[in-house]
Amino acid sequence: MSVNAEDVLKPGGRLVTQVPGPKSLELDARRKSAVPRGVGVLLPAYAEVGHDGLIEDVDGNLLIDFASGVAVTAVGSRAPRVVARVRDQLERFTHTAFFVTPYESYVQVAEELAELTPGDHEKRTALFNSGAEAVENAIKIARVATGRRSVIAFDHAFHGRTNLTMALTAKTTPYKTGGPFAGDIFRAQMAYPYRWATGADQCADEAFSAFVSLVSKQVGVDNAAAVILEPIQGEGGFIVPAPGFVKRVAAWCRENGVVFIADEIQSGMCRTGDWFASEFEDTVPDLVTIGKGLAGGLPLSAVTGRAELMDAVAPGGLGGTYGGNPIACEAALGALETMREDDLCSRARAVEKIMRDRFREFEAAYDQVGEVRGRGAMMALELVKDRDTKTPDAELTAKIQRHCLDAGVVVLTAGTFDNVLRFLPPLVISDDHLAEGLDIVAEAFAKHA
Ligand code: PLZ
Repeated sequence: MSVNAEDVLKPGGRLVTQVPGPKSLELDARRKSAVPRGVGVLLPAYAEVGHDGLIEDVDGNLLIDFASGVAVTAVGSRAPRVVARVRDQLERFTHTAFFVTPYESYVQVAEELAELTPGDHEKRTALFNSGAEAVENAIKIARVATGRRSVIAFDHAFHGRTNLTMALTAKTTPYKTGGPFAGDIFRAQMAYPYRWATGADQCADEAFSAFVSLVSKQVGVDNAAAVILEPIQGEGGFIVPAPGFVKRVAAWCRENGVVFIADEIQSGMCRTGDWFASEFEDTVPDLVTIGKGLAGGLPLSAVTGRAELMDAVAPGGLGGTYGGNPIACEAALGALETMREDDLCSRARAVEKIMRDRFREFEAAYDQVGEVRGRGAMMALELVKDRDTKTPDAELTAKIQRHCLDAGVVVLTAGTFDNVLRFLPPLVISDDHLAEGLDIVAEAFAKHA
């Protein structure tokens, strides 16, 4: 059942039932007795068909997608080049295990990521299944390569939900349940300009000094294997570090033999208007973790980095049954081709402009909009009770999100204080659907702010 979204999208016709509709509600009753509540569901409207920036649900409603399955379907949820390659691969073989019987697509993904990631040094790439698995392996590589043990992560960081990555992730509820967590993880202050006590102007300098002091006084430089940082923080609330901070941390790492890992799982793959967000900071990471947008919706992640670090782990030391699955690799080749051919980095910048213009209007109209921030198709609004106190307004954030969800617009929240509305539309969303979704966000502000 495939419906052309353009035909269905007549005024007043995007939604044909309440959201979620009766069929979705029936499925959701089954979910509750089959799936644990820990696997939360934001909007129980069950997906039937994807149409670029829209998701058609089982009741025939067309939801405007401002989430992309958390920054995954950048090229859309059934990009033609991805579908064609996946189909073809399915006809040939589904799996061999690359370390048992290799295949070309894995090598080609590795070659392409070496080209696309920042820096022209010699690189290697290992492929995995999830973002968390890539992060785990990046840390392992850094520890083996340096012979050191400690890792420094930042406030508001999100790196995953496995045991080691839970330790790296900053926020407890809902992510960090079921410790004890891995040791030798230290937390540095993030250069978060909006909430820096002495003001945004001091932020980069003071945060950098605090970072150096933490590593020298509490970690010990000789123990420090790696620093891991999201060049734009994702779940933490799309915090864009104060200009210069990321670059200085990376340079300090280089001078001190510490591996600098950029976690670009959310910010990479054209999302922020360039292939990787590190590029805006003029930073060349030693290792980059990549996931989400990489394979057009199929599970694939990567660690790409300096050859001498990546090759430190002995043969057999990096792997996993499914890592670099051939169908996922073909999907990645299709997604990469789409991003290149359709210039989705430029598209991300165009999406930014459309979103930013609307968000500026909200900022002018409502005192509760504390900050508009982000880059490319990764934009956020931090909501506060008022601009003087900057007290986080989680209630208003939840109300606006609820309003959008009820109107069939899938909007995510984020942030340590649950007060950030974040917008991650597929890069292929049309201007019209983007505008229609933003109109509903505007309606939500008018009603609740
Ligand atoms: N690093 C920067 O954003 C995943 C998680 C959603 P996985 N972020 C979305 C949720 O509630 O679990 C993420 C990320 C960054 C690592 C990860 C982890 O990637 O593919 O979810 O393991």
